Amino acid sequence: MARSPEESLKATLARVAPGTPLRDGLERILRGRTGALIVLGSDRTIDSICSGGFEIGIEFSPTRLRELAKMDGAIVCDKDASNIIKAAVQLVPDSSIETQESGTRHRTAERVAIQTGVPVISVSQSMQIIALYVNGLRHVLEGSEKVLARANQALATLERYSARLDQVTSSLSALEIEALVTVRDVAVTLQRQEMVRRISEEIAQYVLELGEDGRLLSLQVEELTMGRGPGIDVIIRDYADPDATPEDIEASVQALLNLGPTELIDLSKIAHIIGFAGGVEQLDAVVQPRGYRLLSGLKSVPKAVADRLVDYFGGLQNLMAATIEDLMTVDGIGDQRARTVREGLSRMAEASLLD
Ligand code: 3AT
Ligand code: 3AT
Ligand code: MN
Repeated sequence: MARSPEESLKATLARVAPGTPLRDGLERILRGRTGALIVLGSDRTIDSICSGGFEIGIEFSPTRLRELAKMDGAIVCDKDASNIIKAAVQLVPDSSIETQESGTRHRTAERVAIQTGVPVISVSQSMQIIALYVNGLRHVLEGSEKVLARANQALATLERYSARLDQVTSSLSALEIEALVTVRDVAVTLQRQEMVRRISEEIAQYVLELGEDGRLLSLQVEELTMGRGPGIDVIIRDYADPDATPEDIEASVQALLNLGPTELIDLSKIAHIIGFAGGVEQLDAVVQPRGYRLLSGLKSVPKAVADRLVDYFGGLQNLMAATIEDLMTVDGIGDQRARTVREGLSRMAEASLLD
């Protein structure tokens, strides 16, 4: 399973979230001021760096973890912390692995995580903090009040971003129908989509980290992101080069996802990604959509049928001009569906005139 370090960190955050027995055990250790070094996984690479200690092989419980942490050395649990495998173990990771930490416990934690890919938790006796080490990443667990404060700030940002996204999206729809879209309008919509996606992702991590303390937050996020239209890939498909393959589209999506925070502000960068490499001057160029995004708003038109419609008519303007008979020449469009498409497009045109 090739997971990125960030994904592994998320999985580990979920495992130690408030409400889990593991978190309960860690909090007990923190209160008991003994400190601990806990390895979350027991495989051959872990065995090969374990020295001494003893086999325990009992079911996990918070109190057992806390008691075993009173001893010197590390505790080895299985991957999902359902069993405690060993305790009082000395870990002997490769000492040539670079570590930023000081203190033998934390240096060991970082090295073991890097060497084995298995998550390691350290509870510091002297600093009273719980830290996760996952591959090369380190994450300090904070109390729920602190995480919630940051999450609520992010939520307020999401609210503002969502309102702005709704604005630029409906403006794009109106311009598409009137054939007045410029590269700038497309780039702004993509930019706003991506900003909403990023802040939502940040909040999703807080929700994970908060466990049972994050239920209200997750309901609020759900409400804010409900009923969102199609993603950035559909917009890119609407305006991509006619020869672009699905792989090209995917590459553009990835490039947008990978833009740095300051690059995302730059609309000509976004335009470049979707194939308009003409810099700032090209932002005012008028472009025509194929119509994938607006067609996806018609619930009774499956994606495959929408694809055929676009293939046949070549763009949104021709689709808007098509009669029911024209529409019926397309494979998979019978009398009934031709009518719903025709009515749907007309409704959109009227709505945009009313704006
Ligand atoms: P801490 O959380 O470490 O303060 P604990 O409840 O985990 O306490 P310990 O096993 O560390 O308890 O034991 C601490 C001392 O308490 C050891 C012993 O002198 C006394 N103690 C514990 N159980 C009994 C008992 N049943 N009878 C008499 N003394 C006891
Ligand atoms: P604190 O912040 O003081 O908790 P530290 O990094 O200063 O941690 P210490 O050198 O004080 O670490 O060691 C504290 C305990 O950590 C001692 C031992 O129980 C555990 N420990 C340290 N290195 C290892 C290791 N290689 N394997 C198992 N346990 C270890
Ligand atoms: Mn120390």
